[in-house]
Amino acid sequence: MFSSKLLVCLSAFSVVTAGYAAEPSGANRYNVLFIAVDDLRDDLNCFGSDWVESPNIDRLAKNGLSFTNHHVQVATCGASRFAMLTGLSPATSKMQGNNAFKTLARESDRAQTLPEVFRRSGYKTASIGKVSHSTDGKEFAYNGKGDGRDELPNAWDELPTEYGEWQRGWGLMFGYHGGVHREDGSGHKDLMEFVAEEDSELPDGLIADVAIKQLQKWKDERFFIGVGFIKPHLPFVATKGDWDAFKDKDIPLAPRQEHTDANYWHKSHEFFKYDAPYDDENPLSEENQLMNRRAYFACVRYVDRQIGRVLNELETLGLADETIVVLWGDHGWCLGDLQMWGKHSPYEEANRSPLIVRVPGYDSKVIDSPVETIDIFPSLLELCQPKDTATARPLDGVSFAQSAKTGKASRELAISYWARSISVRDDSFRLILDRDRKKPAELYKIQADGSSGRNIASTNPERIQSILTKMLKRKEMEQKDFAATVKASLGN
Ligand SMILES: [Ca+2]
Repeated sequence: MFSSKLLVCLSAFSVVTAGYAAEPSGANRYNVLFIAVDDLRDDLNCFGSDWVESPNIDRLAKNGLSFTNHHVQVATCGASRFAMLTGLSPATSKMQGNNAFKTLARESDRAQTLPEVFRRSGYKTASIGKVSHSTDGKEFAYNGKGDGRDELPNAWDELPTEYGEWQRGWGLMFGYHGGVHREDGSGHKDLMEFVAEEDSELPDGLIADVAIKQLQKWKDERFFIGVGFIKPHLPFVATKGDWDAFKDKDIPLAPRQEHTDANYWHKSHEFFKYDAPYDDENPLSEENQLMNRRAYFACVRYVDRQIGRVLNELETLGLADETIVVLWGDHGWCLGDLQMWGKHSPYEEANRSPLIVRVPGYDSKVIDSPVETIDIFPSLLELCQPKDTATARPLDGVSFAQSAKTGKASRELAISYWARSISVRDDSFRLILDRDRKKPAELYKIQADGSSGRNIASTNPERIQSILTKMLKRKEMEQKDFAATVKASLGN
């Protein structure tokens, strides 16, 4: 029989040989800088889109784990962030809407959210910008009404978001140059605006300023700092320089525009609410599609620069060697794909988003196996070993921390939810099922350029069966509704 001492020696040996130290539980091993970027597709230079200017994110990827097959739980801001922050799948939480945070208890014996785990473990925690759903972490309506209670109860020591000329959180969210914003009563809702000269004249510049100050303030503390940038979320607003860099640039159209066999196609309501700088038309001409794509990528260029400023400060303060950096897009965005402009669908382009994790001492790796947003929570617990890991509900995610060694994450499938659909991604296909079983299944082979291709469900029943068989092994089968959908589809 092994003595406990021998086991300790053996595990210590394996730690040394693997080179990926797992310190004893309770080590509070690393700081966490969690960067959320709103509506960021994985159209980044480091993910193969060579027309995109994302040098700072690329630099992070060069020294980190890049997950090229990361999918969110729900392709909308609030529900996706709720899943990330609670570690709960919508299959168990039933939360698929933007109001999910209102269901959190004001008091709980155990942590309900990721930052709360770290706070209970002795970390200093702060939320800056849009980390949960609101842009300052406080519960207010768009019109400013509400009591401003913390959107995540007991999670944050500080909520230092500054409002600048925009005066409130939702003002930052929908901000234009000069303190104008979509919800200020002026009726201003331009689709795009590129007049600011300086980064600091726009909300994300202000968010980066505050993040830099917070890093300086807590450089001698163990911290979990969430920084949520707003662009490239609508409206498309960045500096004049960002637009100048893209306005004449040769970029491609969305690779797949056909949508006649896509049962979840929608009319891009959010996008068409804004006032475009051309006569209204739908579908858009190629010229106007390109204008919108350039505007989106100008915003990516702008937000990438703000991310770079924060990462540079981390280096300058000497904190990079003890800080895990996570960069996460809260969902993808159809940028003309399937003739859609927006999120809110079960399709690949709305659900796949960038996830990059830099862990001090880890080699960089590109990981192509499926990963879900809910996997971030247990991964950070495994990597950081915070003192108090008790959570109010069991986590649904699977840690990908070991993928740094293996080059593979632990899942065969990533599952996303939208309205009544279940959307499932394996290493190369996406299957979409209707929980009401009224719409036929859709199956897409994901192309080399990352797009969906054509619906090939009718000619590939064996591939559908193979994905469904894998779904039978999932924990979500404990949920009656989920199991009924999978079993009924298997019987077809
Ligand atoms: Ca979003």
